[in-house]
Amino acid sequence: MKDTLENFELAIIAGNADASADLADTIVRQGQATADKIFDHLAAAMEEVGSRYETGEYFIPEMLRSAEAVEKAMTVLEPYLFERRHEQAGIIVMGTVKGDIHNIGKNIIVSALRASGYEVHDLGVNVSTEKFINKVKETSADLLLLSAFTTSTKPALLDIIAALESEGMRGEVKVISGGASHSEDFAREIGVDGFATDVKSTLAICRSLTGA
Ligand code: B12
Repeated sequence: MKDTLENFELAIIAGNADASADLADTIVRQGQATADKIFDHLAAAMEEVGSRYETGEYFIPEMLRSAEAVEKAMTVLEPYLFERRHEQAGIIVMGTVKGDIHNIGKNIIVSALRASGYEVHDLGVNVSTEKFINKVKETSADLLLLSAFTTSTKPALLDIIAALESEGMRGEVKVISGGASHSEDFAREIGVDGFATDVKSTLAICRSLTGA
């Protein structure tokens, strides 16, 4: 199994979508790897892709090919990965903030939350403050989850928090942020109620804030 997981990681790094989907299929059919382990390898692969981009070995087309390899693998993995719960755990509005189009991590979190019983309204990427606010109002959401992957998203995050305050909604909805650019300091500066960096910690913080 170790070899299959390593090959899965290499297929993502190489941007080989057919191979990553085939290997994902083998991994789930053999049933030997936990969801956490699969995500560790997936994240490590994308970390490597990011490093290669930083050092100038990869450019945008290579990052996109690796993103496609993850997307194709996820269609295979999704039905197997999360323990399904059927009771309603709470209402969540989620999206990637304005100026940011990264969606792989967001999509994984959306799947994990839906499987855990949350009603998730996924607004997609490059979402304006107004769209977030309107959706939170319309759905009476318990949680607002903001994905932000580039550090330049800080003004967009601050704008959303400020808008919730000026609309008198800040006490009604808990805000959690996350994504590659996040650190504890970054989250504190924005003024969110929590942040998380992977699937497990995101589910834990959502459960603790909704009492689910
Ligand atoms: C793939 C990728 C792309 C793809 C995205 C395709 C897609 N469909 O998403 C493309 C090619 C489009 C892209 C574009 C750009 N990218 Co890019 N990209 C990446 C890369 C390599 C992987 C991201 C990824 O999918 N990771 C895998 C997933 C599973 O992990 P994740 O995203 O972190 O999500 C997990 C957690 O963060 C968390 N999570 C996610 N969302 C949320 C939300 C909440 C509420 C919570 C609690 C948790 C949570 O859970 C997820 C699951 O574990 C990263 C490198 C990296 N190390 O992240 C760079 C990276 C994010 N990109 C970067 C940059 C600079 C860019 C560009 C500006 C490049 C350019 N010059 O144009 C553009 C920005 C475009 C834009 N306006 O957004 C930088 C950001 C640097 C920074 N600090 O600002 C990174 C870090 C690369 C680097 N090292 O330089 N990129």
